[in-house]
Amino acid sequence: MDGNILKDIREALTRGDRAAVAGLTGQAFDQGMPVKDIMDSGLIAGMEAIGKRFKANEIFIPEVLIAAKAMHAGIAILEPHFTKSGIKPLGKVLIGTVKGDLHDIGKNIVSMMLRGACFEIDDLGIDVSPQKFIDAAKSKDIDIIAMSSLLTTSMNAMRDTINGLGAAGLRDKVKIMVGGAPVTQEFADSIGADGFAKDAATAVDKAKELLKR
Ligand code: B12
Repeated sequence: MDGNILKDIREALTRGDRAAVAGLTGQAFDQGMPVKDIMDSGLIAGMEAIGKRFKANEIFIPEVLIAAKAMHAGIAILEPHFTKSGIKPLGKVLIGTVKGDLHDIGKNIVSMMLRGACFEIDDLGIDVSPQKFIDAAKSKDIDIIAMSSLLTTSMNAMRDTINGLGAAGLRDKVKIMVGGAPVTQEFADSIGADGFAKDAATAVDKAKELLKR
């Protein structure tokens, strides 16, 4: 198996070359490389490199968006291989990025991994207000609400959503899981969430654990 292909994926992603990312991702999969390796050491690692360059002001928002689109092109190739058809869902997850926050790359990876682990996903998208979470939880039979936040300024919307669910009498009917780069276990505990995970793979384990509680 050719480990260089992962390097090629990372480089294509940092160049924002969508077609190359999709092609190389497909090639890596066809070579029998595990999906997790392609994700972790190819697509996610490439996006992390972009994050570092963005932080260092070496690149700016347009380049980040182009790289994110290239990453999605790779994820789109892998996603069908995550989903095991014909198996009963483990549980239903309502997921979204909280109000005031437009970051969705991590949230989409968590969605994809949960879907791949046989959870049914209802994705509310980005900038999701507490009321929108509450309305969706009211009208659907939901097991877990998963909230993502990448901004220290939007993290409090998680607290508002949890409080709103309490006021609507829904808090005991759902488990709540939170995540995103600035979120910690300590913060999750302080807002009364049931679970936190630092990455998408751990999010799957956490979701399974929450269903057993
Ligand atoms: C990509 C990006 C953008 C893109 C977003 C594109 C998109 N479609 O998502 C664009 C260019 C739009 C953007 C805009 C902004 N961004 Co920005 N962005 C980033 C960047 C570079 C990468 C984020 C990312 O996608 N990481 C990769 C993913 C895979 O990681 P992740 O999101 O952390 O997700 C993983 C885990 O956290 C976890 N997880 C995530 N969600 C969930 C949910 C649950 C339930 C669970 C269990 C786990 C979980 O699992 C994921 C997979 O393993 C980061 C820098 C960085 N290095 O993080 C800045 C960063 C997040 N952005 C930042 C800022 C400030 C902004 C802007 C305000 C910039 C501006 N001045 O306009 C705007 C805000 C717009 C808004 N209102 O949201 C800051 C935030 C600082 C802070 N602490 O608040 C960062 C940290 C950059 C920095 N160092 O300054 N950004």
